[in-house]
Amino acid sequence: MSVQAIQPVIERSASPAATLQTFCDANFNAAPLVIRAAGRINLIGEHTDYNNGFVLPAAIDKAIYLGIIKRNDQQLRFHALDLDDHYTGSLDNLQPSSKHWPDYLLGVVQQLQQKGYPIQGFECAFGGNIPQGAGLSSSAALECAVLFALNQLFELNISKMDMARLAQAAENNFVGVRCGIMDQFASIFGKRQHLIKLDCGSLEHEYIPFRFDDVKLVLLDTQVKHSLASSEYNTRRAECEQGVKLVSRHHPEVSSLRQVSMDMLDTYVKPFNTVTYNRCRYVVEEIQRLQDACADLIKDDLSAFGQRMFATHEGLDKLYDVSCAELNWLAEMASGESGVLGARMMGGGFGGCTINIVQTGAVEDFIAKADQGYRQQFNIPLKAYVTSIEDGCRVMA
Ligand code: GAF
Repeated sequence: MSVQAIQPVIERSASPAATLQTFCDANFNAAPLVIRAAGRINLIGEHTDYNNGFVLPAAIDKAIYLGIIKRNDQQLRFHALDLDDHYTGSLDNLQPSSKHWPDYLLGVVQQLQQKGYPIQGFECAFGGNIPQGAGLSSSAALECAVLFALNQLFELNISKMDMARLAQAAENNFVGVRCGIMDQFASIFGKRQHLIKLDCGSLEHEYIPFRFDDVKLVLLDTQVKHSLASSEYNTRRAECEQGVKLVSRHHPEVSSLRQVSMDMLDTYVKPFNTVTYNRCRYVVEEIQRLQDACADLIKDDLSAFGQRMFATHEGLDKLYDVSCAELNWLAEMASGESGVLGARMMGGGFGGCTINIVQTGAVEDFIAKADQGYRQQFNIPLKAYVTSIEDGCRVMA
């Protein structure tokens, strides 16, 4: 559905916050509440969140900016500025949209309705600089932005912890991806220059400083997203659950891979099926690898930390089977560069970015070399982002 009489954004500013402001000034009848919700990186601990394991994410300098005003009726109006697309619907009849992008907002609205939070119609516009499909969680940032905004606008008093849970439930139940809680948690709880060591079983978390003057975090964007991504994601979850089921027949106290040892896997899962065994083995090893990597960080030993990132990539590729030729090429290339301490694919897989810890003096050459080789190999231009760790969701105005 399209909305009539929307004024075009005449001058596209380089700043998404300024673009949003221009749009709101031209189209909204009141000053909006503006929220910034960050994308995320994850240093180590991939595909562990939905297995009640640990993750080590952080919010970054790329974000979604969302402006919102109340309406006096039940209407919902959304404007996706970067897509130049609009949606109109009603609180009385929430249905998934054929456009797909409104579902991230509608899913949040549905969660609030189901929990009995009193909201009325609203109009919002959003845009940002989180590259889509790059594995930097632009969708989680959008869910968190609208939830954070509705919480403020309608004075719902939802705690940050419940917001993370509600945003995840929106994605699970309305969008249909059975994601874990890492992305939403990082977008909401992110803290400048800190990683979040999150126990996804209990949601207990601690902040670990990540302030190194001599290294940068470099994201290399493959610019591909293979279509397997969401179907295989749900399949991986099912394979992990199958492993848990096999173990729990003998150990009824076991309800997630977090509680499973390699001995258990060797005894109960290996004889059953090699694929299930490999998936579970990767997860059990990765949960331990994260603990070891955090110990490295506390000792300021980034070289040891980086080696564990390479090991994670190997596991994601060979055992968990969520990598692809483009990601493997970038990780392999990085492993041969003396200025790169660690590199691996990041996020769900089948495309998106690698994350690289690179000595500051080597960043420029590394990016140039990666770009040249990647173009030659795949005939695709590479995008590179030197990112920084920033605060999570916050009110801008
Ligand atoms: C995606 C999911 F949304 C996260 O919950 C997490 O499982 C991640 O893939 C893999 O670690 O980003």
